[in-house]
Amino acid sequence: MADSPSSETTDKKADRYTITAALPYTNGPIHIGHLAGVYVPADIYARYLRLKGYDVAFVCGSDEHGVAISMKAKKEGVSPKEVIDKYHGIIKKSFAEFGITFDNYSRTSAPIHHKTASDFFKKLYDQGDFVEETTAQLYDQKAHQFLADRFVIGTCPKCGHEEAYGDQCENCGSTLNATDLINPRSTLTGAIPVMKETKHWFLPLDRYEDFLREWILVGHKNDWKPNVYGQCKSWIDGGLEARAVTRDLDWGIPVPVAGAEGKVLYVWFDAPIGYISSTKEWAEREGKDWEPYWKDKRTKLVHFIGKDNIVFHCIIFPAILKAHGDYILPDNVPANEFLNLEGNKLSTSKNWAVWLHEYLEDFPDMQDVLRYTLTANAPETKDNDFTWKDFQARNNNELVAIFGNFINRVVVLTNKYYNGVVPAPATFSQLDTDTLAELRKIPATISSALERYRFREASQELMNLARLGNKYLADEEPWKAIKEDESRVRTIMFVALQIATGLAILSEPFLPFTSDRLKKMLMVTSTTPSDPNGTPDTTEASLGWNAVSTIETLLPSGHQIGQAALLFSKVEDDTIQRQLDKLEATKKDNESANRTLMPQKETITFEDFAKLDIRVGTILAAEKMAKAKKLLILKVDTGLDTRTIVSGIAESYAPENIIGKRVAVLINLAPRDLRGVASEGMILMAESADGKLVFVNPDEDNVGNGGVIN
Ligand code: B3M
Ligand code: ZN
Repeated sequence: MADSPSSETTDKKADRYTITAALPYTNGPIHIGHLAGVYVPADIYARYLRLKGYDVAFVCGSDEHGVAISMKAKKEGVSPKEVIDKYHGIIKKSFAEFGITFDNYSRTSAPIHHKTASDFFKKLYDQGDFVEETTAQLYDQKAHQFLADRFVIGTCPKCGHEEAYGDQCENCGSTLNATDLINPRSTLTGAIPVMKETKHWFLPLDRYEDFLREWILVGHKNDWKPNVYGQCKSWIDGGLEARAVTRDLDWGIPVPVAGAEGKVLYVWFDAPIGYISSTKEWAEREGKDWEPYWKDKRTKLVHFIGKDNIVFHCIIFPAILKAHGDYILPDNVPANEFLNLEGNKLSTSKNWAVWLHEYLEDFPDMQDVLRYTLTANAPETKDNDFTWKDFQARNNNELVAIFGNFINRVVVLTNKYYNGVVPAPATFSQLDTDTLAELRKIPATISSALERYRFREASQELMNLARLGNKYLADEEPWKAIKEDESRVRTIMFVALQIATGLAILSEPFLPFTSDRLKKMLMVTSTTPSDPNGTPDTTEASLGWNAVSTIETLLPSGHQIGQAALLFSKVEDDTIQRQLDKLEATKKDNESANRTLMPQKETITFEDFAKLDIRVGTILAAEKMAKAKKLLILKVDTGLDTRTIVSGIAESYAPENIIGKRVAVLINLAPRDLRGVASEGMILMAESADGKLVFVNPDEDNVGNGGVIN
């Protein structure tokens, strides 16, 4: 049986792990915020446990119901089915190419899920766990549609966020009833909703308060992350209200009871049950029994999610599981905070994101660089920022300069001095012994971090192993020693090769593609223990996690390794600049898309227009006006004369850059005194999408100064 995780996190041995990752909505692709918050840590954890020899079910799937899908369909002018099929395909493919090793990636539109979720609802309904109630709900008379979830926005009663949804406030994470919103308005038509009666089934969460207090506030006070525990505590202390688990929508799982025509299960009732459906689907395919993964008390259930999903995974879903009766509850829910991008919030709707499928196109074979950067900078305890500069630094300064450099030296020198055969060591110095002892301690250090869900820390401990190897070689300088003491070099290279093999094994959860390349270079094969329920296989052919701390020699002398190949390549400035330019273009698109245009002014007559005398002019001189942030004093050749014009363009143009500029000038504007300077006219300017002023510029050369613009 695999050894149990370190005791500081749990006193319970686990027979198996069920690991879930939040089901992504199929209303858009996956971006780096999803990866950093949920999928990379979940995959690291699953890979690690498999390497430890545990039996793991790592499940996920597409979340295909809910208003988010219907809204995307309306926006794209297609059916919800077309939306989910498009994005389910993109998401599933990009996860696979990024090395996220789900044992199963399902989808909630699958029949197995519809049946599982319907049966779940029916059982709770038959047990009387729901309260059936007719209440007044928000209704859009223009759209002839009840307004739930994202169909309505308004001010959050808890935190004042002005764009809270009907079921949840993304700002403070609170779950809401749509009728809780202040100043609600329909996202379908903008209409102010009216109240209309409708019947729904409610989960009386208050009935579960004692259970939740005991299970979370007592039972998980010490092992759940403070950000998760804190949110749960504030909800429980704030008083748990009944939550509707059905909706008046045409897209979703029909409510499986009489009198529920036109109603579907609330997406947050059905989606978490999607984890169970996905496990069932997997077990059926693998010829396994799914029930131990969700009902055996010796199974550890861990949900990986973002902070906006805490209430659903820690309060609502556990209450549903508890009500059902024979399910285990999550052992931990290590929710991450949010990742921002270049200082701004990631946003699907504003296309302010680094999309996974685009990253994979722009950076082929560099999955691990992104995995490493997102892990090293993960928003584990507070929101964090992804910058392309940091991506470049992590790659160039750590992966290339430390990890890659060490491995390259070891493999090149072993081939150069010993034709790629691991040399037999001579006597070990104290440094050799200490270095090998350090190597053997690293697995426990990384394990301790991983089992407390501290992935940033774990990734740095892995990088410390590469640092250990790099320093050892730099200090021992085998390329010099080879001239005087060949036996010393045999020992140095033997020690370095043990560290390289340790990196090949321990890097797999974090850098799976690199680990695979390195194993091939060292010619060690699979490191996943052959018997998931047994002790990791410790032969040379398959080295599990524990081997690095338990086996005296990971790579025995006489073993043949392969040729060197670079594991990482430098990321150059122009590569980063291209990404930054892409984001800049997105920002401009958003500004022009989102700008609020001045409404048209009152109509004038042609005679009014004819009074304007607008000429072509040229700026002859320009200077900043003292103590006036926005004003430039210009000398303008109007064709009729040269005159002074004060223009409010100092924040858009440097004086020296506009000398000789051809401009449109209104010359018959009555002179005005601006801070003691007589200004005789107006340069015509237009406001760009990002709020800058730009010249309305008659740049045709054949229109000389004085030419009338009309
Ligand atoms: N579809 C993701 C989100 O809220 C949501 C997770 C469901 S996990 C059961 O963005
Ligand atoms: Zn709020």
